[in-house]
Amino acid sequence: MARSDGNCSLSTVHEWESPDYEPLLPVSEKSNPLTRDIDRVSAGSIVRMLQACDAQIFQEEKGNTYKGLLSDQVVKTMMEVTRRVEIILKDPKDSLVVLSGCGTSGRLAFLVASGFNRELKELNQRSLYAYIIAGGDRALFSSQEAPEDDPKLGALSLKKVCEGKKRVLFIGISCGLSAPFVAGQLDFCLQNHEVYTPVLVGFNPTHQARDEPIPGCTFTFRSVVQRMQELAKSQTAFLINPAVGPEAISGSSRMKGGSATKLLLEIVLSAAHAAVFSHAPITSTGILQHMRAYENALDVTYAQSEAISALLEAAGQSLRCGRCVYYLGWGSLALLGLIDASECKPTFGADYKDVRGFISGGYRELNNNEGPLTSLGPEFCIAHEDFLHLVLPYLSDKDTVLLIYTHSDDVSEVVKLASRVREKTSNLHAVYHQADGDTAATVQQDDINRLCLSTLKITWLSPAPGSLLHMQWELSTKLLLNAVSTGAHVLKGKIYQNHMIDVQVTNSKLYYRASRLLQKLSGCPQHRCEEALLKAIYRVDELSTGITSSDTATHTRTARSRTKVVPLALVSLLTGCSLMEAESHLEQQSIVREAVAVIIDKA
Ligand code: F1P
Repeated sequence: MARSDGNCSLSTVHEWESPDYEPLLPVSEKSNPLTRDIDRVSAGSIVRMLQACDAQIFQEEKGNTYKGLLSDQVVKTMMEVTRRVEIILKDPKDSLVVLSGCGTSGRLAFLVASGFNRELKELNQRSLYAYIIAGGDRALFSSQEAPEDDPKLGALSLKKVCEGKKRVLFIGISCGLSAPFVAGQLDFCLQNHEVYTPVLVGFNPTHQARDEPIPGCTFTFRSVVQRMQELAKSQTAFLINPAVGPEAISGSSRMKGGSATKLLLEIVLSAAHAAVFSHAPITSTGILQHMRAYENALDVTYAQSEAISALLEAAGQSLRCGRCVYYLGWGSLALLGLIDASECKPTFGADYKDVRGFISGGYRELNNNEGPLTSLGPEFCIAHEDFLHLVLPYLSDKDTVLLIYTHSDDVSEVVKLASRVREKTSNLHAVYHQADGDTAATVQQDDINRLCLSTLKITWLSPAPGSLLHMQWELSTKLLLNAVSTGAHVLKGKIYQNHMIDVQVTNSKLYYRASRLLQKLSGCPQHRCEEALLKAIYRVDELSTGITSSDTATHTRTARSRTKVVPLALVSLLTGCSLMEAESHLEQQSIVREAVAVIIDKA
């Protein structure tokens, strides 16, 4: 397939903001006009498109339809929440700040809570932040999409974490304002308001919150949001929900949604820490300045777009020939590698082995609630030692290995690992961050440069003070890794236009997204698309009443063990062929995008 150079005009930049643009979809599910051709352009253009999409996070004007990150209302609410955290920090007895979410949102809750607890420890304060992720700690590194649909589990896990507490600030994160798990927790807070103050973080306007009935519940996500809006007037509930524009790959909220979550939470918590420990006043100017620092991180990162494209090309090449991509990282940047890798499974229908992350120090470094999870299986073996035992012996030049670190890490350790890897593959690359003027590790870095095929150095001029600089490095690493894994899967042919056609249908949000995608690509009515989807899930040509009378939870449970559900449904919808014929068609053409494109063109 010939890949061209993509262009984006000003009209496509603002197109999604029009009320007529995909009017039935919330912003987080809309397709981004900027990336319509992402499946057909060169690696360099993919990176440029991702850059333009990420820049929308900070775009000031969002017409009259949407409020953005920098809007007065968002900044004001952030200041109010900061004051709540400040109060708790000053008098932490019997109090807790809980960050909670599903999938990427839960992983970022873990990252942020851990980072700020570490900061408290350095200040000789006891930890104040707790995290909850739907599905428990195993969901930190693996795809556990089903618990997201369980509001009772959400409420129960919140209650458990907060046992004995008299004051809790609960921050529920759901990028799409959609996860029943989080809705259950917010509802629990509203019912126990004498202890719990709820904050919702997400990236849709409130009227676009999900309104589908939740089995066994009297509320929907939207009705919970409406109750919170009422309480927001008296500052007993808070909503931080700027629009940051549609994702580059439709619905992939791990990307912009995740980045915006990370920076919003970090700004609020750092401002609260600064207020308590450095007596810095909480001001809108301070919050805006902090946002600009993150925007700068975006510019600094994408200034390296050529080198990022080369990495994306290498990773794509590995995936295309059935080989793997490995991230070997240090400190919290390694955690971002683990997070990015774990998301490839639900997002692209990938195998956990396709993209894998490893962290120096393993679980010791992570300090997660449930401790080491290695006994759960190879997917949970995440230490560098595990990489050396389980992966290194089988490594070849066709695999891509990426070292991720900063010059504040132990760079001599990086050299050692790089030498071991270099014995097996020359396809070794490094990405590292360095504060301008920091020359401490120059000699070791020269060794690494010699061992690696490419080295991407990100230098931070006039670096921000300690923790902010580190958070910029983290955001920068997240953007870079999201670009590499997304781009590599695009090059592997997992994306059609800007849709994930091979998405796993493992929870209700993904099930309805798959149904909508089938409607869009086949032009068939909803009932026919849902029929085709069910046939592909249950692998039958005729639907029994047993199947049609089952609920969505049963369908998504069954879909967990299936592959290529959506491509199969699409091929059979467009050709009218049996499932077996559709399966053999997809087998003949290993690139899903090509198989689907051929049939759509013929239809
Ligand atoms: C939560 C989430 C995503 C994941 C996938 C399924 O979304 O787990 O993080 O990538 O799309 O949903 P949200 O509740 O933050 O919108």
